[in-house]
Amino acid sequence: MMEARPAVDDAALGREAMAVLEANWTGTGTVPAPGLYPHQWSWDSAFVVIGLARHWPDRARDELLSLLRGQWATGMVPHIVFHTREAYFPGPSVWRSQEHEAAPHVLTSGLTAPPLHGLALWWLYQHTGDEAFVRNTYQALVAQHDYLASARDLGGAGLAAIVHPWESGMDDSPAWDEPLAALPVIRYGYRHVELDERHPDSDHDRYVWLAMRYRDAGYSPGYLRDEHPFAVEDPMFNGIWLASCEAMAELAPLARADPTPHVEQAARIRQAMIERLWDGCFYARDLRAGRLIRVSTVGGFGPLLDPLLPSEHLQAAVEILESARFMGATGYPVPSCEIRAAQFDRTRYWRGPSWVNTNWLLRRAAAVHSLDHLTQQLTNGTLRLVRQAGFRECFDPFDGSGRGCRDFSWSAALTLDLLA
Ligand code: 9WN
Repeated sequence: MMEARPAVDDAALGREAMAVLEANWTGTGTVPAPGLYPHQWSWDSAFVVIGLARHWPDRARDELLSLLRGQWATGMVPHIVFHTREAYFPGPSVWRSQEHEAAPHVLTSGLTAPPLHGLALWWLYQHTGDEAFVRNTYQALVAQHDYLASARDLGGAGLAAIVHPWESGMDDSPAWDEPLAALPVIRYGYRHVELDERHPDSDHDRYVWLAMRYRDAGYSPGYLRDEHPFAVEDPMFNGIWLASCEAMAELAPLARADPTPHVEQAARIRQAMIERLWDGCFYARDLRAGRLIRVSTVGGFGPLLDPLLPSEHLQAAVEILESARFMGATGYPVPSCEIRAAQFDRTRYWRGPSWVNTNWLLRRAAAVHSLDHLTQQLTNGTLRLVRQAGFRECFDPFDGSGRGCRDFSWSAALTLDLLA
């Protein structure tokens, strides 16, 4: 049921968003939400940087620096940085980052997340003109990209593979069902809060098993290449990486660096996405099974972030996005899975609900391609969601009611950007 909320005007909505971000600041970073996610998450932080770029640039800078304190000497930016003592599962005792020579002093997870940070830095620069900050952080992001190109190109074609569903940021997306089903059935009985909205126990146990296998192999790239049973080329992860490569190419002169490697990297990713992930729309590729995972999710629109995506792919993908498979059928943008898929579930997390961050990314993609009507639709639809239901974690795409936790940082931060 739609929750009743008094009508809020733009100014009040903006104030509410700032208050959420202020409350979620721990003194060292912004937590995605109090209680449920009490540490700093990588792509959440990048969205916070983007949202605060115009409104609170000092805080945006601190947010990025704080996250980068968790970067490993390998260049890997971990998906969680544990700055606080609050319990979370899987926490530091599962990841044991302190036992790894490449890990920093601050405790972190051993997985990575969508590399949105180059785009976030570019966004911050656009709104602040702060060249010194670009110079300070540029090399860290070069190292992040080098890590992906060297340790994660498991398919050998120029794309980065995710080695765990958590690395996608879209944890229980139906795109991971097939590769997860190929893993042994695990029954640890680990429990996490509100599992019903996330993953059935058996899936969650597989997630933990997969993470611990990687940990027990010393987070080794050789193990990932030769043995790790989950390796997927995801169009959203790689579309975000491509957008960050393009952002880094534009920032390079400010850091007195050569843009060419970033331009070349972007071209490699573009070509590989088209050759390996496209078949009428973009799908994820299961490297272990050697085939595309043919379920259409919001992740399939990640490559639209590329301004140089050939127009035939752009047009075909936008047609699908606007059709009754996605936005055309729901009252609110953008369901996380196509609604005609057997796996679609409007109540379950990344299996149907709409998310502010993916809406924002698609709005960015629409703007990059000057698709003004789509840009406006995504802006208005997203603002309608948060106006009506508040800064929830995700939303029912049909009636707009809020799901998951409240006071969710990226929902607040990106609202600030949408209001601007
Ligand atoms: C696991 C923090 C994170 C987001 C992800 C979202 C969810 C965690 C979970 O929360 O993932 O990392 O417990 O399911 O899927 O996108 O970064 O907000």
